[in-house]
Amino acid sequence: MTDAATLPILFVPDPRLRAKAKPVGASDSARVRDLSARMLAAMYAAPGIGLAAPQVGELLRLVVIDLQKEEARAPIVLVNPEIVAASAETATREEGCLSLPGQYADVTRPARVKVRYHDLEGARREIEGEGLLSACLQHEIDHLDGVLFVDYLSALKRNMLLRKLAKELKRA
Ligand code: K2U
Ligand code: ZN
Repeated sequence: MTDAATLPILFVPDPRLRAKAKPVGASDSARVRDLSARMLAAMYAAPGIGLAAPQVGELLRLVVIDLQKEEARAPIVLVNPEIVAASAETATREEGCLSLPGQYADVTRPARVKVRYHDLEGARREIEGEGLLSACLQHEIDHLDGVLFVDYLSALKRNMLLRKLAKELKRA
């Protein structure tokens, strides 16, 4: 049994946050079942409403999400998720990221997305999201391709935010 300690979440500029994650294969199912449970524990402990495997140093196309309150948890594990449709209409929302602690900025994304994925039993599933779920799905799937929310900002704003983060992490 692997240790129960919660997985550490990587901070920018760790290069693993910029890598492209590999698809989960059928042979990975036991490892992915264990990893998704540990990712959910780390996400709840943060706390967060989403977490992608590269954020805990595992370059696999695996995401966990739970937008519900603590008393009504409803975790979703998405294996090899992909956005198959996105609305032309956009929505802007302030985003944060557990890998850029304390940094927030407005990000504009498609308002609604349709995501196709496999669940832990290997069944093909589809989920449609709008609002916070839409932003979370896009934010997490971006992580699988090494894309961070700061990439949607102007170079000026991105550099200001990254400099502030570096200073805060040095002080911590
Ligand atoms: O991927 C992560 O780093 C967790 C993100 C997920 C997220 C970011 C932006 C918009 C939606 C989800 C967050 O840090 S989780 C913290 C949080 C909590 C409530 C609302 C938004 C973000
Ligand atoms: Zn994030």
